[in-house]
Amino acid sequence: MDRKFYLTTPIYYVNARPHIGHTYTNIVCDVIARRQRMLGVDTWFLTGTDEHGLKIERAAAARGITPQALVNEVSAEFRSLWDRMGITYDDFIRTTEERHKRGMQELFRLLQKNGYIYKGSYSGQYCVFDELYVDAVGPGAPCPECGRLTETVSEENYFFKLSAFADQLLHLYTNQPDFIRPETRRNEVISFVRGGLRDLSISRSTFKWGIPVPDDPQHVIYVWLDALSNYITAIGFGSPEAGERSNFEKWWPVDLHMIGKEIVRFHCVYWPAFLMAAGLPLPKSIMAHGWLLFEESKMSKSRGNIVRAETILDVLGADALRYFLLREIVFGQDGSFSFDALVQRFNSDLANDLGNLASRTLTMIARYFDQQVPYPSAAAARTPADNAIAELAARTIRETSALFDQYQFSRALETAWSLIAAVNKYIVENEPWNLAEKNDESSRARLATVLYTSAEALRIVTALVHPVIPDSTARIWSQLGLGDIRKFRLPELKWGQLGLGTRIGKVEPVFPRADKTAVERMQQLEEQERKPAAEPLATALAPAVEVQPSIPAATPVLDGNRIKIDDFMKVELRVAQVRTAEKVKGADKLLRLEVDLGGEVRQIVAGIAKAYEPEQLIGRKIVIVANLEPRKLRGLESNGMLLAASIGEEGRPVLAGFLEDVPVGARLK
Ligand code: ME8
Repeated sequence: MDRKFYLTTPIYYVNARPHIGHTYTNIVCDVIARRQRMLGVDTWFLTGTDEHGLKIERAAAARGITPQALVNEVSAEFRSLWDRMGITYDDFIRTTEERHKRGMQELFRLLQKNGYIYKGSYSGQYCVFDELYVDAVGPGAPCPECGRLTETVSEENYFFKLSAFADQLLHLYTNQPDFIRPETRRNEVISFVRGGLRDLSISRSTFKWGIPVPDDPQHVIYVWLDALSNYITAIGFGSPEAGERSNFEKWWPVDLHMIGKEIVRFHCVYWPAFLMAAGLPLPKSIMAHGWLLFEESKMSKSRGNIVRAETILDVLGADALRYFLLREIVFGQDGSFSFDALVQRFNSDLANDLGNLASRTLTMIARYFDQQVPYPSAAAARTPADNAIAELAARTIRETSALFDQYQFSRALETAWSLIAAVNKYIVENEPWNLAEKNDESSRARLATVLYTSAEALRIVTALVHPVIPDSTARIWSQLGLGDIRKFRLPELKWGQLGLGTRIGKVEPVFPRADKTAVERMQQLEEQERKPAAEPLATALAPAVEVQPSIPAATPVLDGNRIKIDDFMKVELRVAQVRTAEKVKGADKLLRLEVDLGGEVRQIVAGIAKAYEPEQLIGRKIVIVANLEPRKLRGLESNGMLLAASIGEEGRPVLAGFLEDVPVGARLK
């Protein structure tokens, strides 16, 4: 058996704050890490933040702060959320840390030394949102991954000879079937690689926020090469310290990279190719989970449909969220989140099933046996019902363990809960409270056996589900008088270990039932969070807004009303780039934009909120009427008007743009 286990989460971009999508990945990894530790395996669990690249640079510009200030702030938020959630990471890597920069540059040098890097020029499209070079599409095309508009990039770059690795990669996917899981993702990757691989641009020279290419600081290293290498730099790759280098020897290759399904290509194609080129061992396994959906689409900041983990922590606690996500979502597939479903699961499975089992078993031991685990009758005197619980518990240990090992969390929990249900039924059928009323010896012996059996089953289920709901199980464990659950090792778990006469701890309810207001309270907390922190007075007092009227698409072009060129030239049309975009409170059609005209930044309020998410617009080049008199919309001054086609009966706005790259501030005539 392999006695070490190194596992990683993706490192998260710090352009936006964490939500329960990110939390999902970290919870899953935390469950795996805790279980490995309980199995006695030496475990290393890495998470962190991805802090370079154009997306971050622009997010900082949009907030008017330096990239370093932005990354410090948001990275700290991720970290403190993981601490509050009880995520037991062993290390948290930030790509702006010196240890990472040093190791990253070392990897770059190694790729260069091995002859897999050359200088060339890239001219093509780039998706800033995905930080992805988009091959084989023309200027102005949308990104095939996310649908956002790509930008034209034309610059001298360093290239990585990705094309040289197609055969080796296909060989890897065939010979190591567990390299990519689940199967659907593996098939996608195989067909992507079979479609042919082109060399990959791995540097940018038109912005600065990245790690400089060694000996050529005009270039910064492509953010995905930078980010992927965190998995080795964090454990000491490229470190001058012998101790850290031996750490790398100890932990690499990684046992499991856990990722979301949208970043499979980077992890399963680019990453192993970089490692092959560097002559380093390959990951043992990459697992891609599905998406957490909210209101039917992928939860993401740009869609504005996020739920924050903090809200759930405040109202129900971390275990409620952990249990819900692992029980409700079939691991690997997409799954929906809703507050109603969360509260329902919490009340039925945790407060009712497990909570009741724990509190009634422990309360009866306290009351009827003076807080000491009673002695069950000798085997011969036990009933088939007593034996059935013992047998079911033994089977549950085997089945749950196998399901956890296959990352079938939902089924593992379902199996554990079947034992809980069976014990609750057993208690009801054996009526220990009635046995306690009778004072004869045989009733007393029955009572002891029923309570021992229930407590022993409770102990077993508590140990099995501890990695999923660590706080509450730790409390049940200590109420059972067993001390610190983290010291318990799962391979030892078997029926009959609960010490006779063990003094149980103080009995307290572990899951107080969530009342009817829990859903409302969580929704309110989320609502408050979506509101801007401070609202300008003028906005609050402004009259209802009128949005630029739209002309129906079918309106014929007017003929009799022609204007002179001089009239047209009075209109100053200019190219502007969106720096900031946000919804205007209380006006569901309006966005407030700050646009850069090349030397001047202006505020524009535009009626396009139904067609565009604010984040989607950041960095986009648009056309504005620059010499329009300022006017006020919802109390906000709008200094110009943007141009958009008006489509369909509802006049859906579609922004004007360019197929080629154009400088900011250029005039249209
Ligand atoms: O992609 N459902 O960072 P990122 C499930 N920096 N998981 C979700 C999710 C959702 N709705 N939303 C986010 C990046 N995730 C890169 C990674 S790794 C070398 C670099 C989780 O901030 C999921 O794990 O966009 C997904 O892969 C990850 O967050 C993306 O985080």
